Amino acid sequence: MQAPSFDIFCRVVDNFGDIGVCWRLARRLAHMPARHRVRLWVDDLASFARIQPDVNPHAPRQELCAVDIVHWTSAPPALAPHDVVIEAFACHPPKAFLERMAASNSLWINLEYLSAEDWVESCHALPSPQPNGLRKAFFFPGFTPATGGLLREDGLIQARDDWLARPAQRRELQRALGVPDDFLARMTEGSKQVLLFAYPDAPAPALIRALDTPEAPSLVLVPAGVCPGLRRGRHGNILVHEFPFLDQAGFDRLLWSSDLNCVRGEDSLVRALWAGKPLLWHIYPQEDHAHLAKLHAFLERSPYPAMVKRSHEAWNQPDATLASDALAAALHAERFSEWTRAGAQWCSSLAGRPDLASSLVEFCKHAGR
Ligand code: TRH
Repeated sequence: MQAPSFDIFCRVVDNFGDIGVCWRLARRLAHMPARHRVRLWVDDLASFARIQPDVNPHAPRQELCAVDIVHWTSAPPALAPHDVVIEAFACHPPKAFLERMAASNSLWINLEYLSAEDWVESCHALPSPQPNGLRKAFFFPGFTPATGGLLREDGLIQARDDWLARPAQRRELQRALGVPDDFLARMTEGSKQVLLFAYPDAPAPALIRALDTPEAPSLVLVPAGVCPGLRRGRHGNILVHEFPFLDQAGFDRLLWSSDLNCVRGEDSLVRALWAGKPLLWHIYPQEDHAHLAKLHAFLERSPYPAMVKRSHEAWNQPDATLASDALAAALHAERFSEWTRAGAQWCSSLAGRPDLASSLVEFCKHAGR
């Protein structure tokens, strides 16, 4: 298979992570030097439009960024499958499509959720024989060379550095988000800009308490509707400011320009890793606390100092007092510098590995036709 073409099936379960990952993967494949043909099937165009505002939520089919986008309804169009069909997060492509895949001998990939746990290495790329002869395999993103890697576009780190080399752009972005000029004028060297993207039960008031120091005002930027229990406006020396959702490129720039990125789910975590700044992960909660094992595995792989690991644990439980103490300690100047260095170092070592889309294309080529 020279330059395989791809179908990607995406079912939006909740939130924005499913479409967030699929949309990045679709664009990445379409813009690789081989310019793969990519068709993205999405069942919820309204959620898609929140992170890509030029998506028309009413169009049965549209092309954006060189990707053919199909609204995946209960009566999908009978299109011929591409060489490779990616089912994101076990979302079950339509039965009739699977039947056509058997006829076209397409390769079926189940793209799994990201986890830093050890077992991922032994399950990555495992075949899953199908009764009708279809070739199917599991593809796991991950943090080690024995996994599928992390989604990253060519030139991403350079684009970030070029953007950061022009500090005026940070101020323009703050203004575009509607942060009042008088607050911006009061921000000094010691002020922090914090992005707060977390699930509703994050102990957000603890973060505000830990950030609030008399020396310098800090800015906490909250996407619309996120952490609804946290009052917007002034809290002592902190301004909690809500902004409307950005597109993914704008979201990346916000991560690059913030001093601390509180992120959640899967896609914003990976993008915060590429920002190379201190990050605090609020992991997507699962039944029986399965997410805590994932969180620990992530922390084990990280080069974070012990206090940062403790802050992650405290951030992922509801007790605000515990979280305030841990966060206050981690935000202390010396510890924060260590956190900053660790974030930059982890980013460079991860960015030295092949990205997920390149690994996926290689895998498909070797899986043959
Ligand atoms: O939205 P999420 O909570 O999605 C979650 C997770 O992916 C979780 O693993 C999954 O099981 C669950 O959905 C169903 O968090 P995540 O993964 O960080 O996705 C957010 C996406 O939204 C990401 O692609 C970035 C994008 N985004 C923007 O483009 N602009 C914005 O302004 C914001 C706040 C987010």
